[in-house]
Amino acid sequence: MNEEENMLFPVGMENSLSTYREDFVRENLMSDSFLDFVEENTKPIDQLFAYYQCAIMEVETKFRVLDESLSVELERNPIESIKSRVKSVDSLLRKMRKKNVALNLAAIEENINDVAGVRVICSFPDDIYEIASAFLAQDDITLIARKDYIKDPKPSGYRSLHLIVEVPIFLKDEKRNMKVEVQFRTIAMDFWASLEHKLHYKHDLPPERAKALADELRDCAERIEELDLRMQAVRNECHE
Ligand code: 0O2
Repeated sequence: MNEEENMLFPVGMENSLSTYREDFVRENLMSDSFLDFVEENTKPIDQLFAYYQCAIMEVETKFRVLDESLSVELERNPIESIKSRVKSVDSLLRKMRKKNVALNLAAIEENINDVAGVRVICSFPDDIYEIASAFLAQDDITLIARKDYIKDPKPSGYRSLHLIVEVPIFLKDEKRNMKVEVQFRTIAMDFWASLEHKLHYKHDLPPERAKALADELRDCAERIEELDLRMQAVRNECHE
């Protein structure tokens, strides 16, 4: 086979394909009607994302208040750190595709529970349950779903307590209830989850290496659970 036959497209065809692609983008994605469509639809999307950001602010403040007030009683801060994010557009679109969600804002609000995400990193496992129950006891928080992957870990070894809640945000002329996903973990569980998350993006590993790493991580997750409980027992004794 000569070099030209070996190429995916013969030389001339490659050039004309790239010209065709550029013409398509100019005529369709850069057409006045498409740009008008983008402009018209961007504002409601930006507004919805701003509402989710407001909900994150409300929820974060609640955790900061709980941490401050409990720190006096416990003589330490039960919350190590709080990390928040509004889901990126590409991650949102992937989830909509996976869950076959209709392409409109109402469907996003109804079906995607983690557009707003708050991660509360606690020092010890029992802090997680104390903070979570104090948060849920607040009369403006509505629990939508609770998944306890600490008591019932995922097959990967993933451990965290997940709450989907609704929180009101107060706007100029209205009150709106927004969904927020709250994930509670210890520092060690968070360390594990960040590393394991990276494994999901490593698609180039041979299957036997991917399996060996997954087994190794599952084992680490069990050791982390044991370590968290041992550290908690030490803390209890120090406190006595
Ligand atoms: P990202 O990039 O973190 O946002 P849902 O998809 O939320 O409707 P599901 O799949 O039942 O329903 O949600 P689940 O099990 O409560 O998990 C949601 C989130 O928990 C994930 O978000 C991850 O952040 C985290 N998570 C769940 N399982 C694992 C795991 O095995 N390893 C790690 N590292 N994280 C996990 P996303 O949207 O998948 O991803």
